[in-house]
Amino acid sequence: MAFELPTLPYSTNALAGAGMSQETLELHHGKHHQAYVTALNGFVEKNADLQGKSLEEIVLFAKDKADLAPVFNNAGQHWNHIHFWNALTPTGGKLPGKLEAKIVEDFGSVDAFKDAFKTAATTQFGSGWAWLVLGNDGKLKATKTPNGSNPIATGEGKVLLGLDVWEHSYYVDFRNRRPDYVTNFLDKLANYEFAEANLG
Ligand code: MN3
Repeated sequence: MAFELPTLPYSTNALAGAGMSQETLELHHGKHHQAYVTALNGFVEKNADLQGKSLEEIVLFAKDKADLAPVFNNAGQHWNHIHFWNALTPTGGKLPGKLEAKIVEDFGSVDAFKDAFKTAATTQFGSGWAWLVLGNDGKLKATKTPNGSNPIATGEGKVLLGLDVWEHSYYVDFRNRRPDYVTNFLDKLANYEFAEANLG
């Protein structure tokens, strides 16, 4: 079965008041994400080794295989964007109690968490992602991955919250100001309820 572009969990103009314009969402979801899905389906169609595998299985199968780098990148980006749309909400930025307590326990304070996440997001050179993960040691950490990679591929832990820091995700609304885009995400757009639910 072919992979499909998921429907956004809100309308394309729903996040404008929180700093992500309709233009950004239409391009990012309708063009960029769609392109990853189309490319991935093209690779699966031509490669029997990929057929019948879940998205996560394709990411793990393709990683570290030079000839499957385009498969890895497009499968990773499909997974990353499915996560990302759910990591955004028009009423974002409010930390629910259980997640806030865990953040304070592992980072020391909410501000220390935000600083660590901002550092990960702004020091990812070029395209990539910043993540809040529940590490394999049971502690939260802020991390980053390049291009289409993600914590599934790196084995760093369970993803709670991811932020796209490719230029296509912020250039319309924030131009070159990636730090402002990251701060806006953490304070206004981040769906911490979703992140808390991912704690399990
Ligand atoms: Mn993107």
